[in-house]
This record gives sequence, C-alpha cells and structure tokens, in this order.
Amino acid sequence: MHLEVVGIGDPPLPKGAPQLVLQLLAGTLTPEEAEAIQQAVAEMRRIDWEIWEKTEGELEPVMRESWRGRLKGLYVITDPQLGGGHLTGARAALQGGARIIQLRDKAATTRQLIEYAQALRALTHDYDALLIINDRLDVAMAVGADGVHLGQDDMPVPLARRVAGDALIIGVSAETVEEAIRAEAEGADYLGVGPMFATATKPDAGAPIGPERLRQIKQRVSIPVFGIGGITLENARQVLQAGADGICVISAVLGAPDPAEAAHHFAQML
Ligand code: 3NM
Repeated sequence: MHLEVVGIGDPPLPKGAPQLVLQLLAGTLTPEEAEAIQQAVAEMRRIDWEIWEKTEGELEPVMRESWRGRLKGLYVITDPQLGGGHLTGARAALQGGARIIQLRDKAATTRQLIEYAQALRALTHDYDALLIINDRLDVAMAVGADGVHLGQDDMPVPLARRVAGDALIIGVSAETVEEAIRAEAEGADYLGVGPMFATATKPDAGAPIGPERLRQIKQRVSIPVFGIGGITLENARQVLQAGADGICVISAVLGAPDPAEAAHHFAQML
C-alpha cells in the first residue's frame, strides 16, 4: 500500500479523524498498514507543530500591529433588551458600519453567553468586524473571539494576559488618567474611557467625566482610546474632537427606531 502526506490541516481534520479512518478500515487493513497510517499521522502532527513553533514568535507582533489599525471607528455593545437582542442588534449595527461588536450580558448564563458569542463570531466574520466579549475571558477564548473587555473590578490585565497570551485583544475601562496609564503599562490594547456623559444604560457608571478627561488620557497613553457613556449623534463630535480613536455606544444605536440607520450616521462621522 502506498501512503502519502497530502496536506497539513487545510482543511483541518476534525480531532479523532485518523482514528475514525482506522476504524472504518478495520478488518480491511493488515497490522503493518494500520501501523504505517499511524506513523504518517504522527509525522504530520510533528511537522504541523514545528511550523507553528517557528512562526508563532514572528506572527504575534504582526497580529498585534494589524489589530492596532482596526481598533477605531464605531464600536457597538449589544444589549439583551435593546435593538431586538444581541444578534438582531449586532446585525443592524454592522449593516450600518460598526467595526467592533462587544457582547455584554450580565444576566445570561454561561451556556447562553456561549451561544450568543458563537453566533456573533460568525456574524462579525461576515462583516470583517472584531468581536470582543465583556468580562468573560473564558468565553472569549472558547469561541475564538478577537478580544475581551475588562472593567476595573474584573480580572487584572497581567493575569488575563497570562491566561490568554498575546493572541487576544485586551480592552480596559478607565475613568482616570492613573487607571489609563496603569492599564497601558500592564499590556492593555485599548481603553474605554467614560462615562463621557450621563447614561441610563449603566446605572452604576458614576458621574460623567466629560471629553476633557479623554483628552488628558490621550496625551498620556499611546494605545487607542474609545469614549463611552451617554454618547449620542449630537455630542459625539465633542468626544472625537478630544482625540478619541473611536466611540462606543449602546442606546444611541440599539435604542434608535432604526439601529442600522443610527449606526450609519455615527459611522459617517468617524
Ligand atoms: N460602560 P450608552 S458607560 C457599558 O463608563 C458602559 O465605562 C460605561 O451605554 C463606562 O451608550 C456604559 O447607552 C453604558 O450610554 C453605555
């Protein structure tokens, strides 16, 4: 029997596929043939691992740089109560031009979050947009999201980095210049700075800090900064004039009569 390694992982074999092939062929293979197949599979795995080890160190800085360029523009956080729920809301936001979607649901079970996240992963891929998961690093990693967003009471950035490695965007909420500087020093990839204005969407968001604080933060950090909290089509320009790389909204898009149209108006401004 002639055996040939015809390709490595493209399309990737589902885990267990070689065993399945062997089972299917059981009875039709001699022990030597079965052994030869197993050796060929082991060799493929070894080559695959070698390629990964050689390229990992070179790829990660490139990946990080490519995100930098994508961490800007309209960033919409989904809400279970607004815009028809996570999926419908995200689809409208993407149709309108959102470039980043964050799944945020403080009440969902882990299983529900995973289901929303998987559906949003497919949707954001269709629009070539980034998917960020609020707070839940495990969910972000499990569904292959682009990143996780951490609040000041969530997992500390260095620990999240230890778990996730470099191949995940880590965003951090910052209210003060000190929090912003620390987050960057600890390895955050972007900041959400707010609340810019009064917001009813996050009752515990605290008093508005205003675009001026964002301007101060921009002067002290070099990672991208998004303004968040109470941002509307009327006040968004103030946030952009303060130097924001993008704006992050919930209600002004998902609470609008036509979320896709609202997103489109924001996207045109950016
Ligand atoms: N974080 P809306 S404000 C999720 O200041 C969130 O960190 C905030 O909703 C912060 O656009 C906020 O409807 C809610 O005001 C943003």
